Amino acid sequence: MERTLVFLKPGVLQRRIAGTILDRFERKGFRILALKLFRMDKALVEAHYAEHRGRDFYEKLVEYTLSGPVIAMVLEGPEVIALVRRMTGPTDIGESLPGTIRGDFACSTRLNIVHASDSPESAVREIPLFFKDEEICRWEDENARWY
Ligand code: 3AN
Repeated sequence: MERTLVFLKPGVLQRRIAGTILDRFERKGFRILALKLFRMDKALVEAHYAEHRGRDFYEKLVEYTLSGPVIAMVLEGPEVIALVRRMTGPTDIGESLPGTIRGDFACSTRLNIVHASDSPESAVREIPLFFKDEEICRWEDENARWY
């Protein structure tokens, strides 16, 4: 069983599509272990996107991420990291096919709607940036026998 960190970027609330996107993750069968709507502060955005500091899109990326509340979550499931990345579609919007979240709801690489951890190492680094251990709620999943 794996865990991944997902957050819906500020444009999602503006466009009233938060429920639509959350619905996709729920219907896939993942377990939501933590969920919150909040404004990321600059320190969190800079820590989260540290690997991109200095890139030409970095300042705009920080500005956009700070522009309104995000909805962050921890999802759990078998191979959830890779499966969620398949559901979001690739970073490059030109490669994101219809049927993926980015392919269906975004037309810009910069404003590409959703963040999802891209590897087990990223998930382990990112989850504690967003959630304290006591905010992660473990629950029995009756659905798990259908995996
Ligand atoms: P992902 O979000 O798919 O893991 P990263 O980590 O490479 O992709 O990039 C983080 C974020 O930076 C992206 N979600 C996107 O908003 C922005 N970004 C990445 N590459 C570009 C780019 N070439 N031009 C504009 N924005 C970009």
